[in-house]
Amino acid sequence: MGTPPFALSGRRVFVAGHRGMAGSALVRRLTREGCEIITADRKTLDLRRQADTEHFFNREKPDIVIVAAARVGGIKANNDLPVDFLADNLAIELNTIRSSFDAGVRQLLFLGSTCIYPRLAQQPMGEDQLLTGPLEPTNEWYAVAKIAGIKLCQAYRRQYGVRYVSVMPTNLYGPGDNYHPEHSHVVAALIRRFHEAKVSGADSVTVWGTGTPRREFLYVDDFADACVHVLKNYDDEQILNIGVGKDISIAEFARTVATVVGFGGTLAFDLSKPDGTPRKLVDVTRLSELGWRASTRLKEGVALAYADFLRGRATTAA
Ligand code: GFB
Repeated sequence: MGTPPFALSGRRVFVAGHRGMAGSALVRRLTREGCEIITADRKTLDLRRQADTEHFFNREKPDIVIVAAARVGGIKANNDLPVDFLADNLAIELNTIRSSFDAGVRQLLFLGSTCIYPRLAQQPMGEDQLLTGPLEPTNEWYAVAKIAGIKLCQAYRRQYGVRYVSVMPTNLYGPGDNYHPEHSHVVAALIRRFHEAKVSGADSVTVWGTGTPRREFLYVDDFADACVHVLKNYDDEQILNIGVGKDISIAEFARTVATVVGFGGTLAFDLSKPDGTPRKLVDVTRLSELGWRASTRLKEGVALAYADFLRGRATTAA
């Protein structure tokens, strides 16, 4: 391949949210690009605070900004904490995107989510399905905030001609995930639950919902690699899906986790818990045309995630 249109080498890149799963994967990946990576700890910079954020950007003057900072969580957290998911995300996005522009940043990558698509979107979900139907109620607060972020990037492009791009990652998993028993996403939740069942010798593990919803899972280091590819090669108002183009039912996925963890018991489904969106398989045609595709197979990725979980346990226990 020839030289990409937008090289990162020598540029000052601010990764907002570098302690999160996606942000830390981005920092790992960017270390290979010869750029200067800027980060800020949550203790010293709260991106929900406008004046502090403006001050930080005016002092640091990054060339490129990646907005990986967000209030995130699984289906239960999204459903239980609507104010946090809507208000925190709106504040983080407005402050980071506007402060970036005001500080002279010409290139920015905003991380959205595939929950911005309608609950019953046509499968696979192409980028043009944004705002074509009602959202999934369990995560509409988060989705509305992410749609606002996408629109703000598009608005800055139209009004000022800057290279502000939005990508829509499918469900991510991997090192640095949040293993909270109630608030995590399904991958982390099941890794923890199957592990604890194996250790305690339990016969059965409970999986939320009916097990019939289908999800697509992308290993977070693949996602970070895709983001770098997009930063170097893509400049368009149209949002861009990032996924693998293949999905799996939650029941089938739970069996995969059980195999990786080494749990030999049975599965029980808790029908009092929500299923959420029945299916959200993304159409990755545009990403493939840009020359990128995922390389980590699901079972391999879950094994890497499980190893990370075990390392975290060992560190906590030490
Ligand atoms: O990962 P998850 O919480 O998020 O749940 P969503 C995915 C599916 O796994 C749902 C089922 O059908 C859950 O009912 N599931 C089964 C479980 N067992 C469990 C469990 O123990 N924990 C969890 N969390 N789920 C999120 C959105 O939707 O996707 C966010 O809420 C975000 O806004 C994220 O967009 C990517 O895929 O349903």
